[in-house]
Amino acid sequence: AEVEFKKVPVADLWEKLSKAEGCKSLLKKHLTKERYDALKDLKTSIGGDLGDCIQSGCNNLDSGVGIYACDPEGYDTFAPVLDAVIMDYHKVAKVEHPEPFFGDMSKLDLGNLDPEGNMIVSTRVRVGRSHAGFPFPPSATKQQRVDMEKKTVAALATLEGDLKGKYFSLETMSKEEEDQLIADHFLFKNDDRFLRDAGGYNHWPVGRGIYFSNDKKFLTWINEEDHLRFISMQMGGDLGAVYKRLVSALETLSKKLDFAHNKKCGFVTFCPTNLGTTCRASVHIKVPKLAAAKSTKGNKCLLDDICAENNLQPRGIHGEHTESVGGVYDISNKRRLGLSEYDAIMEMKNGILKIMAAEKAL
Ligand code: ADP
Ligand code: CIR
Repeated sequence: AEVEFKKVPVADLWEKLSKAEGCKSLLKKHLTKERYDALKDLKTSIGGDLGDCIQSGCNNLDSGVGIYACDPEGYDTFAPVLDAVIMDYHKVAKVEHPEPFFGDMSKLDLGNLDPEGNMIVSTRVRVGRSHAGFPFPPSATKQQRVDMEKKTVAALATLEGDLKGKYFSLETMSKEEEDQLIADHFLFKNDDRFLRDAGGYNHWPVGRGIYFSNDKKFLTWINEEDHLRFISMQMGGDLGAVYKRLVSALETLSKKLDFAHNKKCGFVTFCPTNLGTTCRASVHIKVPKLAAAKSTKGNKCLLDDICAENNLQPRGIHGEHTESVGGVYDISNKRRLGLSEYDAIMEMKNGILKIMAAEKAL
């Protein structure tokens, strides 16, 4: 069934947020009364408004962030609140982003983070991209979703060698096949209430699908949260191989597709946490001892302390807002804007090595 985005009047959203005492989201922290009053009646040129940006965070007061950009122009129109959230999340003093820099591939030595294969189950690096000239989920039409899907599938068909593969549309996939791909950590689902309330599932499953390379190590998600998510993943801890595969795919695809990009935001994404490099490098890692050890800083456990100190983010094993199973966590770099792709990967690598040492020491 199609899930439609029912707009709640912005005054009702504000009423709920301003009264929510226990709410710890970045939206709650940075949408002050002054900012709300200044922004509540503004619109972008395609009609995006503050309500589109904050409905998810107001309906879901347990959000960590709570705000999306209604459309790419929203990053300018609603900059007073979005910039504050961006600076807080990415730990930067100004919203600006350097030119892309993936590192010198001939010298790159990221290596295998867990050569013995004891702790790291799998490694994944993803980036998000938006097609220039297309709106974000709350205002995308069915036709625009289909147009984006077509463009992307045509570009993916030009990939060669190990990246060569096939596209599977969610509109024609069987339920069994879909569930299996989700369980195996390949495919996205449509049960995230945060994304649903941001308009992310409008017209579902129209225009949605997944591309796989024949070895299933390079994937592309079409029209999930972002227009595009390019993903490289494999079992074990070989971060070097995973990263190189992604960079090589991006090199080809950047010549075929026009990605939205600017000096302020870097690569433009729907969620402000993904701006800039859009890069999330993660491992599924066994850290039962750190997860059971007490925090010294008021967090849930020692693992959370070490993650916070190293700009890492722990997630459950079925993605954001899910739980750990058997002491296995998804741990990734948290910052994406204001640093290069190479630096984001190095931040993840160095942090994961510290986590592994801390787990072994317990
Ligand atoms: P993202 O923000 O990167 O799109 P999510 O948190 O929604 O990610 O997770 C998307 C999917 O990717 C989930 O099924 C999750 O389990 C899977 N995933 C993330 N990191 C890894 C990893 N290192 N190994 C295997 N699967 C992973
Ligand atoms: C939230 O606010 O919790 C959701 N809208 C998800 C935000 C993205 N999360 C993140 O930390 N990268």
